[in-house]
Amino acid sequence: MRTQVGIVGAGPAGLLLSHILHLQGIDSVIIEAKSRSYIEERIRAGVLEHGTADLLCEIGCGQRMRAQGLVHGGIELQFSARRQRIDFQELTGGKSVVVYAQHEVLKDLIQARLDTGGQIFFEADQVSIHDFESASPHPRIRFRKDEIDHELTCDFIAGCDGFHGVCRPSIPASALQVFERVYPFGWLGILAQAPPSSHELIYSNHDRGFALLSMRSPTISRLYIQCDPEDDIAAWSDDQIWSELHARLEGIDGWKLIEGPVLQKGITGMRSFVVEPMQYGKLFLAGDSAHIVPPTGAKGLNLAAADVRLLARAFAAYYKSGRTHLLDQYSETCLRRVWKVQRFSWWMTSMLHRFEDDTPFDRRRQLAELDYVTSSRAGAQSLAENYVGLPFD
Ligand code: RFL
Ligand code: PHB
Repeated sequence: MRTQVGIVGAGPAGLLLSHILHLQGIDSVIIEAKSRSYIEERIRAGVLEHGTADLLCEIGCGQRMRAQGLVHGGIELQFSARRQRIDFQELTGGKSVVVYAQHEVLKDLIQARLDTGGQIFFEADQVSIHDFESASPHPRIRFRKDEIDHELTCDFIAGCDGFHGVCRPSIPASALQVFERVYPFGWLGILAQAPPSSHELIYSNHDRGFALLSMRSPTISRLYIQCDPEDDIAAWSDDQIWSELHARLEGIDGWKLIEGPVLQKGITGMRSFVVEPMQYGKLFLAGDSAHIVPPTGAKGLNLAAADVRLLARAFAAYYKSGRTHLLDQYSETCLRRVWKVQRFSWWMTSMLHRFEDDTPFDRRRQLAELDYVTSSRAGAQSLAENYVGLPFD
């Protein structure tokens, strides 16, 4: 098999890249380890930046998002028994975010790819990448599917295979610099059959730890609590989870959290991670394969979209004019946004979670930070412009 860009991974990064390339007349093939139904059902992110939502519309994949996504013009920050709104629209000149589940975005992108003749190999085993050093004329992706070995020859490989993929570890370790911070807590997340108790997301800094109220639809709530990352999810009963959620989110003017049957629950660890550069020879990393942010800023999917927007533009320039200047600049250009988003995600995480080794001084400083951000226009505006998404380029 032969294609122009071989893409490893059918997450947001891989699917978006493939579809944008198709619209530019560039051929790609996606190799994905999991099944289509697994990808279309896995619960992950939920918040699309203003620019990510626009991008989905520009590439013709925004119809269901526009119909079913919930447009949010602000968020609530809760601390010291107060709830303060950050008004994105007022602070950013009318911008907002869209609450629309990542797996719904993936359904839309997979459908768009299949409708336009795109090739996706789901359930590929033993995926490996070869000959992607600069001097090698033809990088290859090998994989096994339905007991048959395949080889895909391409001009370039896009490593869109997430944090645990094969692409980043295939680069010689000596060529990469790793930056990492692991947080001493995780998020226990539930999906509940219950109407959201608030129209907007509530990020709560509570003495018992962080909690977040989010949603997926007018009948489904998505809720998170800070927990020990080593906790066994089976040891948390639904009653215990609801009791923590009540304790960390209630206490404001008689506001009540609405409960409902728990449809799904899980625990994820939290880390900040970046590799530099995001390129090695003819292999380009995009999305979680190159960087991870803690979810407090709702940025992972959005950063993946920002990477592939640049990568698609660089491939388009190459195939149009033969010039590699944008491909050569890809890593440096991406990393400028990556580090600003790392900063924001780390800052939101630090401001909202309980750190076991915090001193009373640290705790007072944390609450003062929340007080500042919610009472100063400059403070609130900085949060708002980052949350809705920094401008592209
Ligand atoms: P993905 O989505 O991990 O996709 C990678 C794909 O590659 C496949 N793969 C392989 N395929 C072939 N061969 C191999 N060897 C392979 N190894 C892996 C995988 O099966 C998968 O299909 O990476 P991508 O595309 O870079 O997208 C990144 C986002 O998924 C991620 O950053 C977000 O989900 C993070 N995130 C959030 N991001 C937001 O923008 N807004 C949010 O509100 C938000 N909330 C969240 C989140 C992530 C969370 N978890 C579960 C970590 C909330 C949570 C709880
Ligand atoms: C979600 O709805 O899953 C969600 C929302 C906001 C975040 C993280 C996750 O910061």
